[in-house]
Amino acid sequence: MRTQVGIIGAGPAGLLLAHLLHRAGIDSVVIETCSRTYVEERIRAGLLEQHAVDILTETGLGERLRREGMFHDGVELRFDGEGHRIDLHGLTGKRVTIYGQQEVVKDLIAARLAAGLPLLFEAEGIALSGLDDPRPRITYQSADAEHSVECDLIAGCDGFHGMCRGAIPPARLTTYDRVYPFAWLGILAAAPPAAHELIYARHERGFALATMRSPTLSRHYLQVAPEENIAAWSDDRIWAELHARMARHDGARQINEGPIRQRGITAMRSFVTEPMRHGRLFLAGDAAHIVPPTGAKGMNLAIADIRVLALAIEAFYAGRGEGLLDAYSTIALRRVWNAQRFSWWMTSLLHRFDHEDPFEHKVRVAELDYICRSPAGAMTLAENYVGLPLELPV
Ligand code: RFL
Ligand code: PHB
Repeated sequence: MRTQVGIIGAGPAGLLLAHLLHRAGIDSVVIETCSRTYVEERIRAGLLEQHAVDILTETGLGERLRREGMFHDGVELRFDGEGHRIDLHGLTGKRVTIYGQQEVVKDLIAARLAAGLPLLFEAEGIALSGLDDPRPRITYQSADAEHSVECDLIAGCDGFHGMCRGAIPPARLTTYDRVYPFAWLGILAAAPPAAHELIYARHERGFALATMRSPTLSRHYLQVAPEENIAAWSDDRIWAELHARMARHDGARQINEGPIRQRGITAMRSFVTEPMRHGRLFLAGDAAHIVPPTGAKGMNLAIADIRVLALAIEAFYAGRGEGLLDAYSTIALRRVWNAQRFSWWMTSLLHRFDHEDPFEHKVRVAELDYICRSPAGAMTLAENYVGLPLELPV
């Protein structure tokens, strides 16, 4: 088999790249190890920056998003028992949208299959070869047969645990890594959200976040120890901890309880690979970098990478040479490092560190107070949270 761009991984990055390339008249094949059901039901990110909503809408995928997305003009920071609203829209003119990652993935898969384009699930033994040649290859097994796809370019969109990053000789990469001394316990519950907008709470018992998926589905997160055993968290313990960490001085109770439909623990890590290219292989999304989820940047960064990469690939096929392909990694990494900085900052500001001394605690609370009281402080949070302007190659 032969294609122009071979895409490894059917997460938001791989599927969006296939979609943008198709609209530009460029062929691709998407190869994924998991099943369609698994990929469509994996609950992960929930918050889209304006640029992500814009690209989905502009390319024909906005219909359900417009109907089911929840558009937020602000966000609440809660500490010392009081809530403070940051007016994202008033400060930046932009808003954020709650629309589950799996909904984005479902919309992209539906569009690809409706167009009759190649998207292969449950492929095994995926391997890359000839990355330094003009015709690199992807080999894999499917339905007990061996397959080989000859490509011009390969996009490694196979997430943090994928194989593409490992296909690059380690000596050609520099990696930056930070593992945090805590994790997030996340639940999805059949209960109305705590409030119209998200609440990020800093509390001496640890961080908590109240978010949502729909008017009847809440998503909540609690900071826990990295080695925490989920079996130690009964429903009652989860609700009690959420009530405690979200508590307000006025005694108002906001978290609505309901049947817990899904629960899980996620480690927290910052990780970057440089450069995001080796020969004909281009890494994008979690395959190249991950952030702790506090700033809600992971999926948004994956989408930003893809927008830059898609334009570079279009320029390549339009006969404009490899200049933009060469610039891809540098342009993408500028945004990646800004998002790393912001995610690290939000994480440090809102979480409880085991060995935090009272001085550090006071300084963090003072910084939160500054963000909430000073227009300049609020703007620093707001412009990063809604997403800094996207730099696209020209
Ligand atoms: P994905 O989604 O991991 O997709 C990679 C795909 O590749 C497949 N795969 C392979 N395919 C072929 N061959 C192989 N060898 C393969 N190995 C793996 C996988 O099965 C998968 O289908 O990466 P992508 O596309 O780069 O997307 C990145 C996002 O998924 C990730 O950054 C976000 O989920 C992070 N994240 C958040 N991001 C946000 O922008 N906003 C949020 O609110 C937000 N909240 C979160 C999050 C991540 C979380 N967890 C669970 C890590 C909240 C949480 C709790
Ligand atoms: C989510 O809705 O899952 C979500 C929202 C904001 C975050 C992280 C996760 O910072």
